[in-house]
Amino acid sequence: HAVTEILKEELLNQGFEVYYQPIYRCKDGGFPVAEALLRLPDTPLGPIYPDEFIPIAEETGLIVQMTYLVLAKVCKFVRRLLDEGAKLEGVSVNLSVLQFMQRDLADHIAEILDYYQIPARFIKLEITESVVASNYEAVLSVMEKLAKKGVQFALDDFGTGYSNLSYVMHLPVDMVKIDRSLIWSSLNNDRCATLVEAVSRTFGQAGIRMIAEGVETGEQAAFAQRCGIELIQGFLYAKPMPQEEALPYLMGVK
Ligand code: G
Ligand code: G
Ligand code: MN
Ligand code: NA
Repeated sequence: HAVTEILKEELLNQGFEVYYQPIYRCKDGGFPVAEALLRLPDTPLGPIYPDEFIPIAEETGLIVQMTYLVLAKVCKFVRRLLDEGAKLEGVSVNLSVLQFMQRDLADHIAEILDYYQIPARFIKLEITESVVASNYEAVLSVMEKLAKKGVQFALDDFGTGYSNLSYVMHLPVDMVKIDRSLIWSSLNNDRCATLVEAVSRTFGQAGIRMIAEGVETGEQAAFAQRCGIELIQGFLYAKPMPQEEALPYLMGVK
C-alpha cells in the first residue's frame, strides 16, 4: 500500500508535522490549551489527511511509533513555551486504542516527559469513548497508572456512539470534549440543547472541565457560553496551525 510506505518513510526521517489548534477560554479570551494534530502536508502523493492515514496507521501498527514521535515533538514545544514564560495549561495528544495495548506505554511516556523536563500535567491525553468501550478493564488500569504520574485525560468525542456516564464517573478524566455534532445540533434542536446544557453544568459542578468542539459560528459560541462551558475549540477562534503560528496564541500575545 502506497500510504503505508509513505508513513514508514515519514517515520524514518521524522517528516510528520504536528499542527496545534489553540483552544479558547471563555472567561478571559486566552488560549491556555492546544490540541496536537498530525499532518502530512508534503508527500509524493501530495498532502494526505488524518482521516485517511490514521486508520491505515492503526491497521499497520505504525500509529504506536507515530504517537511517540508526536509526544516528543509536543514535549519539545511545551519546553520552549515554558522557557519563554507562557501561562500554559497544557497540550493534548490523541491516543488510539492500540496504544493502550502497549505494556510499556506509561513508562515510555514518563521517559519522554523526563527527557524534556516537562511536569506531567502539561500533557493531556485524549481518548475517545470507543477506545474505552473496546477494552474497559485494560484502559482503566493504564489510565490509572498514568494518572498516578500526573498525566491528565480528556474524554474526546463525547456524545457520539458509546456515551456512557459510568466512564465519566469511574475513569480519571479531567476534561470532557463535547463532540461537534452535538454542538451543531443544539442550535436547531431544543431537546439536544437542553441535554447538552444539563450535561455540561452537571459535569462542571463535578469538577470536570468542559470543552465544546467544532464551534464555527458566533451562535454556537454563545450557546456554549450559556451552557457554562469553560473552553471552546473551533475554527471560529483558531484552526489547527503550524507550531510557529500557534506560538503567539499560547504565549498570550494574540
Ligand atoms: O486533525 P483533524 O484535523 O482532521 O483530525 C482528524 C482525526 O484524526 C481526529 O479524529 C483526530 O483525533 C485524529 N488524529 C489527528 N492527529 C492524531 C494523532 O496524532 N494520533 C491519533 N491517534 N489520532 C490523530
Ligand atoms: O480528535 P478529534 O476528532 O476531536 O479531532 C479534532 C478534529 O476536529 C480535527 O480534525 C480538527 O481539524 C477538527 N476541528 C476543529 N475545530 C473544528 C471546527 O470548528 N469545525 C470542524 N468542522 N472541524 C473542526
Ligand atoms: Mn481529539
Ligand atoms: Na472530538
